Amino acid sequence: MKIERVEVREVHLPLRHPFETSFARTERKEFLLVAASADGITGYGECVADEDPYYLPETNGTIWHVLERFLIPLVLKTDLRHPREVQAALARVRGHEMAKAALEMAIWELHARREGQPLAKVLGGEKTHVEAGVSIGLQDDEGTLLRKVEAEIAAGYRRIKIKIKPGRDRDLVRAIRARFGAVPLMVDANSAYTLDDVALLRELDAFGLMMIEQPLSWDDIVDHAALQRELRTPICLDESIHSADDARRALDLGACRLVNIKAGRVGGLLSSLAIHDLCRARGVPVWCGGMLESGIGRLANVHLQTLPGFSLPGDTSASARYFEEDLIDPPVVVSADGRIAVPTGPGIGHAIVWPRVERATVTRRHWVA
Ligand code: OSB
Ligand code: MG
Repeated sequence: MKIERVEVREVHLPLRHPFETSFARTERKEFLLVAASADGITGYGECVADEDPYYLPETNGTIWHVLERFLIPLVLKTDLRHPREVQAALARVRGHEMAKAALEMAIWELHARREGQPLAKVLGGEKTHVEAGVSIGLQDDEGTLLRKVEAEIAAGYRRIKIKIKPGRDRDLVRAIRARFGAVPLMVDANSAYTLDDVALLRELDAFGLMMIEQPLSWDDIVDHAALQRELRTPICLDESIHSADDARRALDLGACRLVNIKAGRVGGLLSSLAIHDLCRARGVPVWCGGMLESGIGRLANVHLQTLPGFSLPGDTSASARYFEEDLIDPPVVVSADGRIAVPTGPGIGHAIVWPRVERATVTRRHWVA
């Protein structure tokens, strides 16, 4: 397969509600969409970066630069037999996992369309449905949070995740447990704590959480290993894992007992498969994270989590929680019993609604071989 053309566009999509974490409040999804074409067929990859380097260091600006100067020229001059070869073709460029992933995922999606197969199938996934969990951002007050949790349980979600930060943690968890009993519950701190907070984090042990996601620094595994020794609750790493080697080192050190896989954060789908396989071989559950993706990236997440090691509900929830109008038709929907049907059409499997994409596009540029 010779990639003949790559297009990058910046897309702005309003969010129905602001999404607040310990690091930022996001009102609008601003992302890059990569299109890769060969033999008249085009595949799409949604980049998970934001405008700001507040989750991880990459931004839409750094992605655009690295794609244009380094990654796109590399793929345009490489003859690829399979999308599994993209990671090696880009390996000379260090880091920049989100930029690499957006391009690699577009090429996987192109490959799936050429084969006439759903992305899940070419990745080796077999599930026909995946289990949906939900991520609830920081809310203005406890009452608002409790109402959101109630609505998401009623909507069928199989696991509730809430964002926490210092001062907005233990009491919120206690209130949810008091009101909703043993609902499957976890928290995500997005690196808001340090080892000085070990006493508070140990208090969370009393609430039977499924896991605490990324309590400590975004680039740490050593302190997480020390913290995990102090906690009964499993730690799940998100920000700290950028590759299968990172995952192996984290597991060897005992820094976590679960891994959140986001293809965009780990350099793409091949790297996601490698982390999945490693964790499965070691009996470590994985689940698929989310980055408030539009339907294009959201569906890629649905396909990825059809692999057998994704044994816990992910952060893939319904399009309608985020967008008035998603970029795909039909949108991602969640059944009353908390499941998402895996699309059976080629590639991501749902149609991209081009007039909506055009309206949401603020810049675009393309390169040819
Ligand atoms: O840490 O998982 C995270 C959103 C933006 C940045 C980081 C994270 C998140 C989420 C939302 O938790 C998951 C989603 O609904 O897409
Ligand atoms: Mg997270």
